[in-house]
Amino acid sequence: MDAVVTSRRTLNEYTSGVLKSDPEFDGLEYVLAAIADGAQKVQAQVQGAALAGALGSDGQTNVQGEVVQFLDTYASDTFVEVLKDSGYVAAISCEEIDNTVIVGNGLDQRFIIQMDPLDGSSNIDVAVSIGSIFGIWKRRKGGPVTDADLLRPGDEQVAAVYVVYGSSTVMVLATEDGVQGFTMDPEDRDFRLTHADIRIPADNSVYSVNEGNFYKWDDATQRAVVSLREAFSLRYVGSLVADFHRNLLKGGIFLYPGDRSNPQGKLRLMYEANPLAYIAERAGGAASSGSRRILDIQPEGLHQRIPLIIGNRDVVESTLSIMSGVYDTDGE
Ligand code: P6P
Repeated sequence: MDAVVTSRRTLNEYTSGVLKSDPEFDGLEYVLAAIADGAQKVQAQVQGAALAGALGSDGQTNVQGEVVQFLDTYASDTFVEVLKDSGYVAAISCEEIDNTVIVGNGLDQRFIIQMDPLDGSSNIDVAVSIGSIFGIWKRRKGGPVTDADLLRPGDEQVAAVYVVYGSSTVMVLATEDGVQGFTMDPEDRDFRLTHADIRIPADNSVYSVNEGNFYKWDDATQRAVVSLREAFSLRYVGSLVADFHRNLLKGGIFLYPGDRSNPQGKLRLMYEANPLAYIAERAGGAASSGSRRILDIQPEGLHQRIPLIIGNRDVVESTLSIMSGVYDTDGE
């Protein structure tokens, strides 16, 4: 076992081998190492939260009006700190923070981070998997960070990352080099390459949606979900990163559609849909709002919501055709 584990490449070995060779990504390996460092800290805190009395809410509400869990604040503070310390980040936008954290505009501070530091945190109290999600863009130009640096289509990301804290802790990284999965080694807590060149399987097996919302959807969405019911098994954790990670590895489609009370759905474009759409497309999948390719959407606000249909490309396309949205998976 030890021989196998230590022979696997670490995240740093992978990034310094792959990213270093392209000046376009100079410094990105330090941002990714910072995310891994933050994930190690968050994982330890999440695992021990019940014992430390750190479950539940700290009584605050975030910019979304959502009750903030202790661990949301811990994760947000932790990732902001390690990303600032990396020396390569110009600004950080975050679900838990009203305004963007402007770090600086030094020559090396060339990356913009949009993150959901702890998604699904209400599941921690019941020991269900949760996750952290990061979209990474390069600054367009020097000088102070402006909205033009922040409100960028997802297609302009240079990398996207999520970490799933589950029966194992896995960091999934997508760049133009493809999608790689790194599992935290419980011995030395380093992340080691365990899932090389991830591709979403062609044979789809599950669909993931909150069927409890069925009667709030429009007719087209109901028709599409009935069609999925007839073809696949339902798997729905209620934690976005857990549902996405299973579908990425095993094949599946995830939907969080708009409904009559939330026409734009529940999920966020900048730090949930965009990073996962970037990962899905680089794994051969597709991601749509129901009418538009997610990565084509020009954002209007940092915290804007967007309906999300994501996963196996063929199933996404057939679902969208039933929803009668004209969808072009190549973004043409
Ligand atoms: P619902 C968790 O609160 C979250 O933001 C995502 O992780 C998850 O996919 C979604 O909400 C679940 O929402 O309405 O089905 O409980």
